[in-house]
Amino acid sequence: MRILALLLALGGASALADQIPSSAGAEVYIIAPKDGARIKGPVTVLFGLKGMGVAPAGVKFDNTGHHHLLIDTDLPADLTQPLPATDAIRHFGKGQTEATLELPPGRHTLQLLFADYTHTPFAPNVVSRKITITVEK
Ligand SMILES: [Cu+2]
Repeated sequence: MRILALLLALGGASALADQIPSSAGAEVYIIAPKDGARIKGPVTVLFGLKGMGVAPAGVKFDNTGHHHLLIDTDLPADLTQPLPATDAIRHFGKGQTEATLELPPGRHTLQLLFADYTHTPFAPNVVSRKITITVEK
């Protein structure tokens, strides 16, 4: 009877948290530009990933997901839900591993967040450090 109660409790918990577990040691990082870089013209961002693979959105393959680039924004408060697609949260659902951005002159922050085929972040989250760059006129 105690085992049945435990199974029911576990079932309830997994229904609440639909996040897919990330692979142990998975890491996402911005290869370029470097934190603090000053850049003229379009900014090419190279996405780095260790411990998991890239796949297009909508297709479920084990241990894969796609990149999301956060521009001038913090992480969404609720990372258990699918990420919205906005100017500040760009999805790379074709499996792209780089992007070229036209950013206005000034300081900008960039951060990568890796998420599953439904655009929902993994648990634990696979997120990069946030970097700051300056686009020069
Ligand atoms: Cu997405």
